[in-house]
Amino acid sequence: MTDRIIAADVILTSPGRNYVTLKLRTADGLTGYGDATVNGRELAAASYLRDHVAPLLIGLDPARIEDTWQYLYRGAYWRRGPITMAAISAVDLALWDIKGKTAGLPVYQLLGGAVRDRVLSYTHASAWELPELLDAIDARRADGFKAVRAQSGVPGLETVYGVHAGGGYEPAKRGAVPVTESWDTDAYLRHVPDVLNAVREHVGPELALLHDAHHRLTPQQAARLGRSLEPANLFWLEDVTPAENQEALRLVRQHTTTPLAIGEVFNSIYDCKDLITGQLIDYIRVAVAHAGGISHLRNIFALADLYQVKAAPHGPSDVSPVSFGASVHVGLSTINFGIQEYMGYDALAHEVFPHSWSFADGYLHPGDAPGLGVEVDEALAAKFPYEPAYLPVARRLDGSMTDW
Ligand code: EZ4
Ligand code: CO
Repeated sequence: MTDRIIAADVILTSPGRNYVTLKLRTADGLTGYGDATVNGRELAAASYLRDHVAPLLIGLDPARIEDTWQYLYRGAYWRRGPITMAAISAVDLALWDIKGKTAGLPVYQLLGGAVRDRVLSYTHASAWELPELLDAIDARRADGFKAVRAQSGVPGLETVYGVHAGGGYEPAKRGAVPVTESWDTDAYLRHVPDVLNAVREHVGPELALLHDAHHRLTPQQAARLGRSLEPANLFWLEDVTPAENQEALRLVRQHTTTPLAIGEVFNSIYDCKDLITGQLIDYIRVAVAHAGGISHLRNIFALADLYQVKAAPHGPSDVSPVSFGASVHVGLSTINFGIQEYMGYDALAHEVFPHSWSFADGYLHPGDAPGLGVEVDEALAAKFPYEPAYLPVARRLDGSMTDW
């Protein structure tokens, strides 16, 4: 007799930051986990799963991953959107986890097996002033990283995306309302090319350097930035413009050879199809937690492969260790995988989500535990209940809202 899903529960926990985890159980006694964390909108994702998805799953055959995906996507009528797609992602991941546990195999084996021995990763280094930034980059290299995202302060501003004053960087801040930061694109553009060119001089030619402009530039500004960063030979320049206007990237593309990465806020293949087929980007940043899980990511990456666009999933602290592990399984088994962002986790998150994935010498491996290889210590998770926390918002110096 086929197995059946008998329970679908949502675990909300905050070990250092908030995570939304779906737990499926089957009649055969298997457990599968998925991640539906949407930074600053955790309760909406949890409700979508608990109130609108969990009841539909009870009694379904957990082996039917694709059919369940189609049922939740087509069946909702209201397609796409970050909350819906995060919920579908969580179900998809939990079902791949169960399929792996049923087979006694790590998920990457079910995806065709390893096409590489290890998955290249990059992490973040940031500091307000250049000397401290160089120190931070040196520290990341000492940790083994072969690729580092560098973000610096901007004279005249008090806060800048991606830069923190010491300690671990966590963009979401606890509190009932978002923190407001200020932003001045002209000041940023005057400063950042010198910083990154100086970083390149300091680190030498080999280290892969990345930079994230966080959706704040016009196409013309982005084109100029890309061109001025060419001496720094970036691995990529990320999120130069708000990507809803996909045509913007065509203009940027025509003016610079700096590789472009985009897509961490995308949640479906439709969001990236023009960027990929138009060859307007070099790296697609969709995350398994936000773009429909392993099943949909594989479709996106297969399309990307036709155009030599590489997969480079978002991997901030708000992508939980469950979906991070899933992303590393995809990385190990996808030919056009480029790099995995690995921002790192609070020590507590590693404890709440014991995992088989591991980091060594700049590379990740998903491990060989059956399924995704990530479990949840529910007793420990229960000690850290959800706490409201939000990403900042940004206003220009004249007080008007801009993209954070
Ligand atoms: O802004 O994780 O590349 N990484 C990033 C992150 C994102 C946050 C959003 O939740 O841009 O810092
Ligand atoms: Co980013």
